[in-house]
Amino acid sequence: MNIYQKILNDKSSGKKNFVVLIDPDKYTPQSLAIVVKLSVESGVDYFFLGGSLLMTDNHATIISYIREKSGIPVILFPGNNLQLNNEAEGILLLSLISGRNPEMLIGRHVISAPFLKASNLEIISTGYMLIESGFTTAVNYMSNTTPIPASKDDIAVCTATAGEMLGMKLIYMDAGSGAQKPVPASMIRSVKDSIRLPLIIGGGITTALLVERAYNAGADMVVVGNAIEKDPDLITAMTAVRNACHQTHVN
Ligand code: 1GP
Repeated sequence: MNIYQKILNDKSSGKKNFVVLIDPDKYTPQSLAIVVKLSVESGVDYFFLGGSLLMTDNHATIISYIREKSGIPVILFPGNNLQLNNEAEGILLLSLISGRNPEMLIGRHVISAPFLKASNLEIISTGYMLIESGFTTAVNYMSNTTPIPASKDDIAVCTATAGEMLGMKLIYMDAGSGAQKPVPASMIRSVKDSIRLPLIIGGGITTALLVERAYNAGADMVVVGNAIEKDPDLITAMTAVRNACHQTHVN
């Protein structure tokens, strides 16, 4: 079964997904081994792979290590065109729909299109929405876009709805890596109530309680990067919350 079909199936059966974001620049072979082991034991659903910069050329090594040690699919979550790799299972082809930078809406996609078309990657078009989070995150700066204000649920709803009508397959609301404040629960709920697409939430989620809050507000998939880099044991607690939220929904 392809990745997107599995995401749709999980959504319709109420099964929540938990994703570990691997920023290749932040991991050593040792820290990667710990995170992969805990992820396998806890049943992490996916790895996303990507970062804002490209300081190391270790993407292929990381992907093949994960493939060797786990059956968990690796999905590219690229910060730029240089982070494309044919070895992963899929790619979130992000269009930054909260911004008004044409390069991030369509320009880089044009440049990458021949590579992607020739690749074996499953391409999952994703409406990517940056939400203001208290300070300028790396992605705000690197994408040269202004995030949606955290208090403007209506703008978030209209943006996600437009993304859905344009044919995106997923909506990803991101406060940005290392955000001080995650996406507000009220905004998650408002967007969830307005679209039928699977909804991904990430950025600034540092505790199991925040994971639970995102699921309860309507996230189908929660992504955690920074907090797990600092404390890999969070994987166990966060996936336990995912399992409990799944049970709650099913019962
Ligand atoms: C960033 O949503 C991801 O794009 C994850 O963010 O690193 O803050 O968990 P964190």
